[in-house]
Amino acid sequence: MNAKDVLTELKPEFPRGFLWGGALAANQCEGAWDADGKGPSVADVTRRKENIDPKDYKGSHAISLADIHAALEWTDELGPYGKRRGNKFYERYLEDLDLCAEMGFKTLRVSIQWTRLFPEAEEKQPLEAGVRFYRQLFEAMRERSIEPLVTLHHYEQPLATVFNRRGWYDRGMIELFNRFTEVCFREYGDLVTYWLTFNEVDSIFRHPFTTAGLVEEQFEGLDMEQVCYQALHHQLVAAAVATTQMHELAPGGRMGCMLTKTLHYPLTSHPDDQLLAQRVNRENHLASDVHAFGEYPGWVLKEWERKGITVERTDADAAVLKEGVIDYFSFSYYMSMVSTRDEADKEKVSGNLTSGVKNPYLDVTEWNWQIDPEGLRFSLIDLYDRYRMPLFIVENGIGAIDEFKDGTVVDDYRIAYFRSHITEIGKAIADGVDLLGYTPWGCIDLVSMSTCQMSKRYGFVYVDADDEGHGTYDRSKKKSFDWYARVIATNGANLEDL
Ligand code: BGP
Repeated sequence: MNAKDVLTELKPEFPRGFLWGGALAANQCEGAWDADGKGPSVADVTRRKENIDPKDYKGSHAISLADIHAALEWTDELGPYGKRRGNKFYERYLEDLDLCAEMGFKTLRVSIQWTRLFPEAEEKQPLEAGVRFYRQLFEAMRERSIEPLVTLHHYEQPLATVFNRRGWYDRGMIELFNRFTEVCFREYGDLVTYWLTFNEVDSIFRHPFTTAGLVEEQFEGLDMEQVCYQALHHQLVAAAVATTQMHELAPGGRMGCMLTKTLHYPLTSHPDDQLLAQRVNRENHLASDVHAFGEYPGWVLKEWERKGITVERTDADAAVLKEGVIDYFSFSYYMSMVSTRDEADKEKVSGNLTSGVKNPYLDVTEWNWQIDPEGLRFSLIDLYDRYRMPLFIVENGIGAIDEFKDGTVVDDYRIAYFRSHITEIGKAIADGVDLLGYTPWGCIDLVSMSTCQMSKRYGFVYVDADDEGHGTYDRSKKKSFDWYARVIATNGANLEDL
């Protein structure tokens, strides 16, 4: 091994046909939360909280049944339920697609809200208005030569299932979800090639409500860890069914999984730190291993045994998981973390609804997320070695407070972030990784998943709205807009400043 070759001499490269683009999620951008018959989703009752440190993700995400009822009584358009408003993509999507096309996007990641088609999930037939909206959206993308990349479950579960089913803990959710996915494949199979099942499928342990509609007080007497594993199992089976459905109903399509890739380094060379990092990295991969290999890894079965956790799984489930393995592997990447046996007295950082010991070599964002472009390269190499299938980075980016002045935002920090990450991506490709594309998160400003803030901005396009919902929602190009357009036009060859 030649250190120079690895660390300095590898030249970034991008293949022809690389899918440059951006990523959105319906619950954070569409708004129109109760329009045209749409039912409420879990996102529509999550709120920005007052008097809470916005960096306290756990605190800001805890939810009770009383919170949900209070949310349902809130009727004001303005206020803390930002995901109800999003950035008004539902009304302004054509304008947004024009902006994406102007940047040269080859693809745009969006999601289909289950509640626009099946407001409470239990209906037998989908709502015509919802079916029509997504058809128009995908057609409009195709007209602009933008390949739709479509997530089927992005933190948008029908709220009714929380009460009727206790969320994904109920096995019946598999059938309901696959009724919805069947409609998606039949209706849009001619327009969509790239599909994703569950956004950040590993996230159930971090935010059980947002990911799976689980409210702790509905499970009195049950161990929450067991509840999460059971719900995750149902999601994994439903994802495998969806994959098989897609192959039958929309042949030519490709199904991916979606993992929150959070790389853990050992803080020191002490063997304990190595073992702890290995352990937490393995846990990070649990769900995606099932998606990719069609079976649970042995370590988790032993862990369940040790902890007395029983997950009900049938023989039929095992066959379904084997049959419905994914065609490509997608993930989000925002940060790396470190593991150590000795956390006491160490400086802490936040993460994507996690927290941990600070890596002394890395800077952090305004939300205390560690910035680690080389960690992205490390992750790409690791994931490709592990799964041996095409990869797709479907989220990456920096949440920042932008200053809007003279009709634009001079977001040099965002350009610097993307330059460093794209460089490392190009090096991973030069090192043999098969990468389909790259879709930076929140390419048009939208409402934050974890904090429900509009002011935590990711986009190349600025949206005039504040956390309470005031504003015109007009779109303006940030400096990074032109920069990213040039990156795409040169297929990643020109990453210089403007
Ligand atoms: C991922 C989610 C996105 C998202 C992003 C950024 O976890 O898939 O929905 O929003 O992280 O997180 P946040 O919006 O909390 O800054």
